[in-house]
Amino acid sequence: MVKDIATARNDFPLLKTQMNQESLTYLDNAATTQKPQAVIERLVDYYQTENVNVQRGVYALAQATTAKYEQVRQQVADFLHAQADEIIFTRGTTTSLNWVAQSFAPTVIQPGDEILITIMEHHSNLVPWQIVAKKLGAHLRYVELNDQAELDLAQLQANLNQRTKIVALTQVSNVLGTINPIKQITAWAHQVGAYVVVDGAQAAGHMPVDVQALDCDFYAFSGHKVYGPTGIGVLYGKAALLQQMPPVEYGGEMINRVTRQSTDFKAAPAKFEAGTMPIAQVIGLGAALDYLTSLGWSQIEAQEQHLVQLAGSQLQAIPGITLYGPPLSKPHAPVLSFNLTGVHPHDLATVLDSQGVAVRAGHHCAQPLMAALQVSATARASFAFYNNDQDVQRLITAVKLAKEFFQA
Ligand code: 7TS
Repeated sequence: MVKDIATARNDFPLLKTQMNQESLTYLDNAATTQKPQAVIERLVDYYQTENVNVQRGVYALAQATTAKYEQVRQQVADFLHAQADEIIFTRGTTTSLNWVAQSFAPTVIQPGDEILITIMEHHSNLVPWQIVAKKLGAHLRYVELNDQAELDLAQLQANLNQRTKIVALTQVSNVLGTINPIKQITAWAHQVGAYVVVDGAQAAGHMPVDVQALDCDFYAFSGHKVYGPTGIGVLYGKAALLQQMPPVEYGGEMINRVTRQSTDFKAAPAKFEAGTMPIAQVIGLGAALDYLTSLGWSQIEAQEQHLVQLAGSQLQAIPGITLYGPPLSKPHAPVLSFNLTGVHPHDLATVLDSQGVAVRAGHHCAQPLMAALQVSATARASFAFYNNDQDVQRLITAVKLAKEFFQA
């Protein structure tokens, strides 16, 4: 049965708390999402009734919890339209992307080859490529923005050539809200034999993801941005590529046989999951995906689109406000970055905080993008399906108050 999104807010206990004696308007969902009671209870239940180590015990409880852990792998595979053996559990998007850069990239890159990324990448999908490019003697190239804060696709195509071995890009910008046409870009990249690595941190949780339709080679996301626990993330990789990619960490439960001088590793995904994994977090991620499924994408997307249009149009109407990102008439994820002329975004965010409105201000771990936009920082309101019209009104009222206060 589909759950009604209008009452979903009640499922999130943290949203009932106060901040600065005001009820909380939480608009920092791009940083992390709040957790529904069902996820919190699942974690408590796990520790109360199921807590054992997985993949090793022969006793009944160990077998049962191992089965549940593996069921979540299947659930994640279904969520992404992948196969279970293509899903690796990691610490989060950052770890997933670092592993592809550190372990997969050296299997395909020769000195003089090229890695293509974009100017809108989060540092997590930028710094690892800088480091690996330097190490392997490869060139790091960037795709810039067009005047609508979208990727310049003509420039992207012009940058693809026989030396391009990896194209790594975000599906959704955590600053601009731009949604990139991954399927089209993957098709172009594959024509020159390049592999495509997608940072899905801001996409998974806000829109359906189908890695087969996208045809990307790797896809990364974080549990804590899809209403699940921290400390758990996912790396999807096409089965053949995961076999080709060496393990990153070595230790328990990822081996078939160890002798004094050599080790034979298990097949993927086991060879990537060395040591005791964040088992409770995996189970909690399963509960979060169940929760998302109970709402359904059409309700989630409709509510988030409603919020971004409402907030975006009202922000734009305030004199002195600059919005960074695609026009609201274009595909736009529920992320709005803005500045008020003459006011530092940290000061703006401080006034918003005094009114109970939580937004992020800063460079959003995207300093090259800030440089390209010729700003040092922005304020950013990012929405989830549990936000409502009142949250938007409180944001707008607080921004107007800040404008008055700073006489901007
Ligand atoms: N990629 C993108 C596009 C992101 O937005 C983030 C986190 C990451 C990668 C890293 O995810 P992590 O879970 O490994 O930390 N973005 C943000 C943000 O915008 N504000 O706080 C974290």
